[in-house]
Amino acid sequence: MELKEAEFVRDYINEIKATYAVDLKDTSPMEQYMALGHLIKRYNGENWTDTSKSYRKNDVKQVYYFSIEFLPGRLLQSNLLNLGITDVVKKGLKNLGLNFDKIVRSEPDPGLGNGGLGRLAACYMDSMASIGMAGNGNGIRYRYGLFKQVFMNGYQVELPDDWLRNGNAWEVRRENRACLVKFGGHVWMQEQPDGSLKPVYDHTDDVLAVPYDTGIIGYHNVVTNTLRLWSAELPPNAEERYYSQKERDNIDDITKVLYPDDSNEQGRSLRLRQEYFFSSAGVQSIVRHYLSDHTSLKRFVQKVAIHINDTHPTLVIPELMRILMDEHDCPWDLAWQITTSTMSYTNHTIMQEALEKWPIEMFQGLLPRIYQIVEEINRRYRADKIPVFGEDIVDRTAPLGDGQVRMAYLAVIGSHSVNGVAPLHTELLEKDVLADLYRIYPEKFNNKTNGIAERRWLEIANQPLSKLIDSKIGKDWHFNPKLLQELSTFENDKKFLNQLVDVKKENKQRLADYVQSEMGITIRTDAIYDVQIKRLHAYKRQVLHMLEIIREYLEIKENPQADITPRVHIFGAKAAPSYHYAKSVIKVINALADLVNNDPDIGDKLKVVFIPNYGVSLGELIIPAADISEQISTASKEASGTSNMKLMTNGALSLATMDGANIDIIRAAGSENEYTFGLTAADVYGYYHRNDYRSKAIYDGNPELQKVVDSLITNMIPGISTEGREIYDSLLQYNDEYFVLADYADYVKQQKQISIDFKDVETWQKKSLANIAASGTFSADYSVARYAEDIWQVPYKLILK
Ligand code: Z16
Repeated sequence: MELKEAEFVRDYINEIKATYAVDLKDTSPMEQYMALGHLIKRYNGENWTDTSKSYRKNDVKQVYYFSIEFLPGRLLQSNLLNLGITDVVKKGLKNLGLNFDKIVRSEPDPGLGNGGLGRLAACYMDSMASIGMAGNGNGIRYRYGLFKQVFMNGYQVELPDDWLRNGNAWEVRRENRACLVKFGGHVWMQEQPDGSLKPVYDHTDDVLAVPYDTGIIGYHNVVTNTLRLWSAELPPNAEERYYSQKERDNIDDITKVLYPDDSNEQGRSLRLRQEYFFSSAGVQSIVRHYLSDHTSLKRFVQKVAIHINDTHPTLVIPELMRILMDEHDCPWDLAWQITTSTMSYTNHTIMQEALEKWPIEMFQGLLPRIYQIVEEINRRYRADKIPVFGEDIVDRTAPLGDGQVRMAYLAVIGSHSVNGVAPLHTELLEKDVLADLYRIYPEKFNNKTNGIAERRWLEIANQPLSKLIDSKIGKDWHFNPKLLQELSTFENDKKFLNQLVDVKKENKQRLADYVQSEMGITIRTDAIYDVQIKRLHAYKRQVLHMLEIIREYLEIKENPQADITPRVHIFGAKAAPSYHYAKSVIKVINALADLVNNDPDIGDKLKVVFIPNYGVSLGELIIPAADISEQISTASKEASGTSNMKLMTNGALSLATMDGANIDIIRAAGSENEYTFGLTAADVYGYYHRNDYRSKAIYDGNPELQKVVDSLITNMIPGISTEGREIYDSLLQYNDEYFVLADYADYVKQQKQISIDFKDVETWQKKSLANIAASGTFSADYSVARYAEDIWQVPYKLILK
């Protein structure tokens, strides 16, 4: 948008006066931020209305992306960037004597997600708007986001994330678009005058779903899409009917807090209520919107696509059936045809404990009408498929089985498309996790490799690099990130390689300053910054990284004079509060950090920093500073990974197993530019098949490994007698479920190679450049474009300048 500095300054001062009734000089950075947010939202108001109007006028097919998590990150900088007014605003604020960085940091980072899944949903929202696609997000406005993590004596402690305390500058409450969501009660069939039966729901507990909309601004294209998050409130008839405090609390609880589990489902009834709440409200508002522009449901499929991000929103399937049949008199077959043509589903994990299953009794009690519909889906599925495929496979795959509602199977059966998030993951879905359903519906399965928002993860997070790239290849890559490939023509340009080194140093300094001021640890910027940032989970194997740190520590202790390449090991990871083992790993890494960081023999050769409260904003600080990207999950377990892509585009070299999208990253950048190691997925499945993995044998055969693992129980690391033993036992007594010891030697070999290679600055920098240049293919812009073409059948305009 066009904006003159003088105009901005005038508007901003007025905004401050109108909102806070004080002079600018008496405002806090938080107030300065809020006023700026409100002003930008107002500037963009016309784009937002115009976008909705033009979708309406042209009757454009809408995509609704249902996700129980969205992790958008702070919006101020990305909105300024996408509107093209960053420089004017920065200059204006500077001339007013304000500190832009402080204002930026005053914005709360909405933690409405756990990790990759929620961040992916946010990257896709950004990309859909930026490629001019009519993409709408649908989720939950949690009053409290993912807990804030602090460490006390090395242990994780969880504090509430009161992110709405000062209000939310970007959202718009739309009470006039609220819907009623009905829980419980009972259903009976009422005979109609024509003799047909119609279900009546009685004695339900009704909850009002109120939408809060946030504009998602496209990159330099005047498009603004909508992210709609629902909040649970007392229904409007609250005055006529008495609500006990308990009933009020029950309603409040629905959208109070995000479940803090990544790749693990606990089967709680409140979680099921959350899932139905946002699924029902979302589908109701979709049908209502559609019918406000269409007289019949005939064209629904041509005008609406609903996407199910992981199984949490699967109830959109029976909910759409319910609305079509009970509210619009659709017969079953037509309703089913409309529903399955509208729905598509993405699976994000092969971990069994993450596949949602609800006890039938709980499900039926909470959602009696929805349960009837699921029963009928189940009955028809069995009736259709048993004659063709036989009873065994149908028993195994039916929506109802073992006394449970099996959400993933329901999602597959009720959708026309099922996709995995990286080629290996999709292959494993077909061969293993969903193999039976793949036999029945092979045509539904497809792959859509994940992607990231280059604009946030490179242009905003790493401005020094972004500007340097612009100076070499111009700015067209901002619209078409594959053009980053043009950078590879400069691989022998020594001056450019040196500039890249300087940029990395600047970013490392920025991170080092943060670590100094927040943690009191001094880290040198000429060390290797070896980064592992992701949720804490046994399969992601932070423990393998930890063993390497112990090995490095012992190496220096044994030979203090040796010439070693200094290293800083950087972790960021939250553990689910109920995940005991993960919390023990945090404690041990923190204890190890204390030992290493304070040992005078070690000095500044080796440092370990576990940065608390990892999230989107800290990612923006850490990722640009990384030299090494640790992507070391047990092969087959990480569906895709996306921090691997973010680190790659910022010039980190991957130290990686052949898992998830690592495989594709390695292929894109060239294996000579990464460090790969370890078992392949086929090796891992081989062990399962033969049942002959013995971690103890590996331990017995490797004296160095013994020393390293034993140090968990020898008091070398103070304060971990319980936790050290627990990890030790997981590796030896319980046979090392995630093959840490199997991969140890190969991993260490690559770590040693890294220490050697890092000293050759020019060669290292060439590898780093190869990663940056090849990273454009992992832009979420292309990912959503592939969804649009293959799954949603909606138009878009990729701006290929
Ligand atoms: C999640 O973040 C993921 C999977 C899942 O079942 C639940 C949650 Cl909360 C992650 C995968 O672990 C990761 O590999 C993938 O990159 C990400 O989803 C996005 O697809």
